[in-house]
Amino acid sequence: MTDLAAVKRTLSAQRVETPSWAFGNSGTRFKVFAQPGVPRSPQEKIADAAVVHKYTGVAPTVALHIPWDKVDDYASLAAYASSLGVAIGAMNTNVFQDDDYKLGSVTNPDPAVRRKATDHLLEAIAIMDQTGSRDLKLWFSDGINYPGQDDLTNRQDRLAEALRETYARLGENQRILLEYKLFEPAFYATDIPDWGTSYAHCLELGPRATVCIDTGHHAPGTNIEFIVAFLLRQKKLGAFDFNSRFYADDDLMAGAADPFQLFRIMYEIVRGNALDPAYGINFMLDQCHNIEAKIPAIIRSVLNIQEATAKALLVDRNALAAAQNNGDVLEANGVLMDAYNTDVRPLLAEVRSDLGLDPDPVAAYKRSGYQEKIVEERVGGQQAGWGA
Ligand code: RM4
Ligand code: MN
Repeated sequence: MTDLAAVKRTLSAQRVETPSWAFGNSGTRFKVFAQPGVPRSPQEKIADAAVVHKYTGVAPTVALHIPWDKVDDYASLAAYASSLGVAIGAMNTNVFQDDDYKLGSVTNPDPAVRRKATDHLLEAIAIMDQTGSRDLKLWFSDGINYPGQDDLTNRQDRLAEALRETYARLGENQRILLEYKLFEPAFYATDIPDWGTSYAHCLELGPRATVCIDTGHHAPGTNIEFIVAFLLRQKKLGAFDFNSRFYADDDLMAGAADPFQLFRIMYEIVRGNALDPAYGINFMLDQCHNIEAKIPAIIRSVLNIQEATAKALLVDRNALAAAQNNGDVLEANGVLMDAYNTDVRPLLAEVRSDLGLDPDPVAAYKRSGYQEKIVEERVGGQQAGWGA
């Protein structure tokens, strides 16, 4: 029997981190569609993140991306965030948008380019010192397009060297989250293509380097929950970048493409007792809302994660263990599916009401008039976006 009160307590303590860039304009390599009311500054992105937290109650931190969120004074940016009831979370580095990085950043054959890229990683740690951020999230677009273009092993050596230098600069309470991605923008060989490569580099670095699983960065059909289970067992899972993919790195709303996969992932998290923020996994979103309204899409993504988590918490673990131990294949699968097929929306509505929130965050946001207000106020200036 599931202890519903305990499930509700766990759900109200759950945390999801929002990405500053999801509030800005984005698109594909074909077109970026600008939306009215989009933030023009890191402060306005943080204000939008605070609104997501206001209506969900579980998204109190927002990840920044440097240089997209560059400001003169990070301590006052952190103070501004705190005045709105949120905090600055992970720091993301950007070594993929400079002409110098055409042949790679930290794996570039040119030592001067490698120096520049590593310096950027160190600069991000200096910013973390000022914002109080714990997590340095590293994603490298590095790779090659053609067989023979560069030496695969030398590139690994260069990567390891840059990571070593970065790791050595970390403060006591800081850590590296090392992301991987199968392909794109490199089309033949990416330097960190999979969790195994990320894991091996993290092992070499030490205990404060852990793997970040971006759910969109796998080949179709990859069993992501297996990766979760394996890394949890090794104490090397540091974070998620949640989003959905149908084809490749689509960056759609978490839980939109495959809510069952999200449930299976969250079940492994619950099974590993890794949901509690004290365990140290940073559950982040990494999404782009190219054609839909951004703030309600981010709210919806948070709700989708909560629903998958609630279902995972409802799995009757004793019944499941008994069926597994008896070798009762159908019963074991049935126990899992019973939880997945439960409508948890009423339960989550109760969790929100208990927290003093509106039970329907999307409706509450729509009624609030915030969208109309930002559309009216945010005129002129340069809208945030990565351009394409
Ligand atoms: C990358 C990767 C990173 C994110 C950028 C914007 O594909 O997923 O996590 O920082 O996109
Ligand atoms: Mn990511």
